[in-house]
Amino acid sequence: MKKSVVGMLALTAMVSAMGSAFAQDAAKAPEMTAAEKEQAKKIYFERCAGCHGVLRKGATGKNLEPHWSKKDKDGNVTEGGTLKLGQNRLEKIIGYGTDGGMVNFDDILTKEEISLMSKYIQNTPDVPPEYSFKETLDSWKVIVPVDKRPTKQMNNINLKNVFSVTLRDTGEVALIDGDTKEIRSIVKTGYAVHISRLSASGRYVYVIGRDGRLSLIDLWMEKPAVVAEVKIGFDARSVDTSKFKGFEDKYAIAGSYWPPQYVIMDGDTLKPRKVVSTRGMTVEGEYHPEPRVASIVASFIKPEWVVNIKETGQILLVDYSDIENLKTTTIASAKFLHDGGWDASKRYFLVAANASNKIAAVDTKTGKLAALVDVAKIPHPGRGANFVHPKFGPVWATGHLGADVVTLISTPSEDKKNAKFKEYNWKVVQEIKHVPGNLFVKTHPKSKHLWADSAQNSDKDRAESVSVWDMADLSKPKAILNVAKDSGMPEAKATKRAVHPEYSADGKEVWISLWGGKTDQSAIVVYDDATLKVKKVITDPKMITPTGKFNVYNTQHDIY
Ligand code: DHE
Repeated sequence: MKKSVVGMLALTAMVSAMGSAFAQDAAKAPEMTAAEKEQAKKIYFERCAGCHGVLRKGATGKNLEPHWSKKDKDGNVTEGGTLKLGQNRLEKIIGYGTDGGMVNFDDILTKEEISLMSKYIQNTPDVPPEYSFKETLDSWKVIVPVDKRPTKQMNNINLKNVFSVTLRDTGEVALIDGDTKEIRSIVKTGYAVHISRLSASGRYVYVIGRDGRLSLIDLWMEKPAVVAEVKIGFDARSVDTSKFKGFEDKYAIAGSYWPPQYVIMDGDTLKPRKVVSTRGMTVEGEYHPEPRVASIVASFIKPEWVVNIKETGQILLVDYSDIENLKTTTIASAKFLHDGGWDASKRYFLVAANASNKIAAVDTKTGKLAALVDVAKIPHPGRGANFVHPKFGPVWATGHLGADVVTLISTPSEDKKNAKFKEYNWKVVQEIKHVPGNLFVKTHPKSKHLWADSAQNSDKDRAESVSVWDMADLSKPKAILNVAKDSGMPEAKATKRAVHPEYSADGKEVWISLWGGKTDQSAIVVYDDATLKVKKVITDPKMITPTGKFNVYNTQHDIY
C-alpha cells in the first residue's frame, strides 16, 4: 500500500475513533428536553453556580465539567468529571452532601429536581452572554432623584441601630429598628440579596442581589425606600462605597460573578461610570475565563477599594481618586479568594483563600502582601472577629466550613503596650475547638464573648445552634445555644439553620437568623450578650428565610 494511503487510513481511523469516543461521551450525557434544561439552568444559577462557577470550573465547590479529570504527578487519573461519576453517584452527592463540605440538598430540592440536576451537570455547560457598559447603563433607574429626596431625616428611627436583613427567598430586605425590634420597612430588591453595605455618612444602604441587581435605599425617607437601581451583571455578591475623607458617599463599586467584572458608579444615583473586566492570569500563571469578584472593602486610609478576585487569587487595590485614569495595584496571593475583614487597626485586610486553606493579609498602607497564612480546611470568616487574646495580644478570628476549629491569627499593632506580641504576628496562635460547617464568627469591642454559628453542619441539632466562648477562657464554649428551641417556634422536619451572629450598635445584643424553609415562617432571635438569655424573638409572617443581618452602624464603621 502506498504511504499516503496508509496515512489516510490511519487518519480516518483516528478521526473515527475520536468521533466514536465523542459520540460515546455524548451518548452517556443524559438527554434533556429544552424545558428540562431551562428548569435546571435556573436551579443551577440559584443553588449551585456560587460554589461551582457558571462555567463549572469549580472554586469553593468541585469542578463539574463532564470531561474534567484530575491527575496525580505520574499522570494517573485520580478523579473524573460528572460523566465519570454518573447519574446514581451524582444523585447521592446532591441529596446527601459530602464530607468535603457540600451540604445535603434533599431538604431544598425535590427528588425529581435532584435527578434533573444530576442529568444537567453531565451535559456541557452553556456559556452565558456578556454584559456591556451600555447594557448596565440601560438598566439604570433613578426612582427618586437627588433633589426630590429629603434634606434631613424624616423618620424617628434610631439610624445608628437599624438592621438591614436579607429575606433571601422573597427577594426583599427588611429594615428592622434595633431599639424597638419593629419592622419599619420591607423593600423589594434583587433575588437573594447577599450583603448590605453602608455609605460613609450612614444615610444610604446598598444591597446587592445574586441576580446582579443593586438597590440603593435612603434611610432618611419617612419610610425608607429604594431610590435607585441598576443591574451590574447576571450574578453578583459584593458592593461597597467610597469611605476615604473627601470622597464620602461619592462612589459605589459592585463586583459581579458573571460576567467577571466590576462596576464603578456614582454613590447617590448608581449611575454607571466604568466597567472593568477581571479576566486574566491566576497567581500560577494560567489564563482563567471566569475570575469572579468576591469580597470588596473600602479603605479608610486611602481612596482605594480592596477587590478580591476569586479564581485568580489576585488582590486588586483600585484607586478611585481619578476614575477616568484608573490606577490598580495587583497583589498576588492564593487562589479562591472569598470573604474577609479588617484587623483591629483597619490597616490590614485579611481574606480567606478558601479552597487553598489560606488566609491572605494585605497591607493597605504599603500596598503589599503582608502574609499568607496556612490554616485548617476551608476558612470562612465572614468579616472575622477582632479581640485581644489573654496570652497572644490582638488576634483576628476565622471559622471554617471544612474543619472543627476557629483559627486565631495574631495581627500587628502600633500600640506600644502590644510590642511584646510582635513575635506572634501573622502566626496561627490558637485553634479553638468547634465543629465543621461554621459560616460566621463575631464579637464586638465592648463584648467579652466570641460567637460562632455552625449553620452548615450535617447534624440538625448543631446546625440549629450557635457556640459562645468567654474570650478570657477559650478552652471550651461557655454555652451552646439551640436557637431553634430558644425561638419557641414549632419544630419542623427541615433544618432551621442558625446563621450569622450580628451585634447591635452598643454591643449588648446579638441577633441570630433562624433560616427555615421557603414556605416556613422563620425568625430572628435576639440574645442578651451578657446573660446569653433570649431578649426577643422577631417573627412575622413576612419574615421568610432571613440570612444576613447588617447593623448599619457596625457595617458603616467596620466594627467586628
Ligand atoms: Fe455568602 C458574604 C459569596 C453562600 C450569606 N458571600 C459573602 C461574600 C462573598 C460571598 C464573596 C463577601 C462579600 C463582601 O464582603 O464583599 N456566599 C458566596 C458564595 O459564592 C456562596 C458560597 C454560594 C452562593 O451561591 O452564593 C455563598 N452566603 C452563602 C449562603 O448560602 C449564605 C449563608 C446565605 C445566602 O445568602 O445564600 C450566605 N455571605 C452571606 C452573608 C455574607 C456573605 C450573610 C456577609 C457576611 C458579613 O457579615 O459581612
